[in-house]
Amino acid sequence: MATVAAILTVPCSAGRRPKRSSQPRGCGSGSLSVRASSGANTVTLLDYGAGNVRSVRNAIRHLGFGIRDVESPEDILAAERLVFPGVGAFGSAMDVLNSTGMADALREYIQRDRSFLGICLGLQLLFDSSEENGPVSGLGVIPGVVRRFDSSNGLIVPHIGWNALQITKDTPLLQGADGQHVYFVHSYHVLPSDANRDWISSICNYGDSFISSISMGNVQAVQFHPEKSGATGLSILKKFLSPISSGTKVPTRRKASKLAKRVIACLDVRSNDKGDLVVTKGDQYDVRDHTSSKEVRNLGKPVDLASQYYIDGADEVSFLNITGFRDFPLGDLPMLEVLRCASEKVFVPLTVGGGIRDFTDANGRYYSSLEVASEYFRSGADKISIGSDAVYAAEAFLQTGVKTGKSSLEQISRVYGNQAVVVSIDPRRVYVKSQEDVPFKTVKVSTKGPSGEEYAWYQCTVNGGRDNRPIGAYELAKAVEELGAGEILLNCIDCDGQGCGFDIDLVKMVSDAVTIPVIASSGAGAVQHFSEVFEKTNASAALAAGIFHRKEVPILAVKEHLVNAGVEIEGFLDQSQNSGLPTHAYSWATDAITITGGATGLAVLAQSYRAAAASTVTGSPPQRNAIDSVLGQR
Ligand code: 1PR
Repeated sequence: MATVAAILTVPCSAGRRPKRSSQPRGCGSGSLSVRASSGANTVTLLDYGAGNVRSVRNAIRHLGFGIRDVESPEDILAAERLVFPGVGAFGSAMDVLNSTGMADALREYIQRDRSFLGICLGLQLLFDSSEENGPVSGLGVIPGVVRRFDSSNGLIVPHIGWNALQITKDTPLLQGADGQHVYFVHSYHVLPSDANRDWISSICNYGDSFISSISMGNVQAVQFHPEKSGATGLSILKKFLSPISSGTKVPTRRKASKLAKRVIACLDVRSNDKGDLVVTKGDQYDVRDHTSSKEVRNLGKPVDLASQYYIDGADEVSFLNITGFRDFPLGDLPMLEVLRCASEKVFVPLTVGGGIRDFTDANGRYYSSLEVASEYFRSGADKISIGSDAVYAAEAFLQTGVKTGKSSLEQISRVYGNQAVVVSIDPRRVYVKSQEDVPFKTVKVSTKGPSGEEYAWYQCTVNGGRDNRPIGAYELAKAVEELGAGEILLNCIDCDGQGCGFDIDLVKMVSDAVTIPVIASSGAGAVQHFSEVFEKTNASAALAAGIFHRKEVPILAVKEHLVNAGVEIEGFLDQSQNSGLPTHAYSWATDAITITGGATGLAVLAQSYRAAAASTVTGSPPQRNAIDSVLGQR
């Protein structure tokens, strides 16, 4: 197999020096010196402080490894295994790497063919340059230019969600991952070319085929997030952390796959009257019981439910701090603690929203919305969601036509990237007789209004639906896309908690209007509602709360229904490839069962796919019992 040193014909820093390169600290003109190496169960992490790498830390620790942080270029060269989870924008990352001397150390480390895993931006930085706020020079290890996905033909950008890997090169890291869905979140990508072909280990389809991973000798990098790709991702990470040499067979090519639709579990969180932080659930946003006590409904503990939903197969988990508009989230420390604990157990993306705005506390201390968001990211959020404050920002933008750059939305997306910023919209349907009755975009409704109205517009609200605003959901969605939102969480107050299905008219109107992903929310009551919203609209994801909290419909049943309806989703291969068996069950049929889920979810899984003929079962005793009891019925 070719090695990095052999491929790198250009000396590591010659001829490719980025704009602001500097000498590594503590090193002379020659090679960097090497410090003592780290232990066998320790991995070195390059976190240059540009964003949240908590998820990567959590995943590494979850797999039983300790972490040693890079503090100087010498630490890079001393590493036995180096993980580089690039975060933030390409240009600012290169600025930091150059000014600290880490760029040269990285080039040297890679040229020595040392064990390396780059993640997301950590892959992109290996290439020659990027168009992101550029052109900006990269590390120049691999030929190629990082370019933005082209949304001019309607492609939804950022590319957020679960997409299937097509393995092009036999590599131990991705063994068994061919055709598996992994989680991506990025707006920039690199295309395969003759010049970089030798490096590519997998590609993925989104508009074009782009490079989803590279591998050369001991140097690996992935565009996706293994730390957020559930069991598949953890297994990839584990193969890097404890490589086992094995004679791998050349993987068989599978049919190209589309981006999977996502199923998201949402937890509305607030303090109940006793002061405990609970998951609650409203009917049209009213979360109090309709009894004389009028207590806040308590559907469970936030961390327990989030962990369970991860095990049950949720593609993402969202926390909405629903009283954040009146309680200051940084004063609400239990919420941050919930996030910290959940991020240690949930290895799919975590979104948190509520209360992201500027705030002055009782002592006169001013906190910017960026500080609030940063605290959420530090505590384990992968994305933050803005509600009320985004409405005010959109109204101001539509009035003046000027982007001030000062709104919470603009500031947070500038620092963390728009893929990390969701805008949550809380609209209420307002029926009108004619399209001319209001200056907002209307839709011809599928079911007429109470007085026979044929049209409706969707009025945005703030403060948890309490106050109406003079802006429609359509206008808001388009404005926040302009201001830097990476995704829209589209609720509907009329449908919330009703179980009668998503508001298809609303979801279609908004998802046709923007080129960022739209999450359909509110109203799911049966599995058919999920297939309906994906068949009739351009929604990228569907979110539900009540049916999951009340255990009326398991997440797996939703996924099973979707795959049978021909909708591509994570965890299941394309029907044409394996008769619609979930990937877990598929590997049971041919191989041993390795159990990573909890007993409940697995029991449902096994029940659905009893035909799978497993030879070996490994897992904890309760997991084995759950499987045995079901498989025993065959
Ligand atoms: O305005 O930035 O502080 O954000 C507040 C956030 O809290 C917003 O995202 C807003 O949607 C949310 N929120 C505020 N009040 C409520 C409430 O319910 N009283 N929850 C609330 C919104 C709606 C969905 C719900 C779906 C699915 N909850 O997220 O989970 O409707 O429910 P279903 O499947 O049971 O129908 P800011």
